[in-house]
Amino acid sequence: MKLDATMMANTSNDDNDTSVITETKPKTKRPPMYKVMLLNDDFTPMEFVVLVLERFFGLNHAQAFEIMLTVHKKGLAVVGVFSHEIAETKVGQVMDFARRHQHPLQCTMEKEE
Ligand code: TYC
Repeated sequence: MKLDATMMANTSNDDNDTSVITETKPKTKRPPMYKVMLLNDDFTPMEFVVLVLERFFGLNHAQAFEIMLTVHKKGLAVVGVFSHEIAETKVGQVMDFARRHQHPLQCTMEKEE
């Protein structure tokens, strides 16, 4: 006997084998970046801050002077944005250098949103 569709098992297409394409985004999130900031105080000499900006942040004298003045006038300024590891290194270098010269200069880092 010839079988028709109603007699054949599992020939209809109403089970779950239809092509449902679930696209997933490849996980390529960039790592968070961190702002490194200098804080103003009343005691650290301006020239010392300029030296810090030249030595540890690769700024030329004019750029360093400008950022130092921004910190002096506004209270703080972002001096660079780095990976967590690099930011930590910069903060450590500045804090160590300031401490060795007995200046109260403060350098901090904060996650960039
Ligand atoms: N305010 C300091 C002064 O008048 C200069 C200064 C600038 C200090 C920037 C800290 O992060 C700083 N000598």
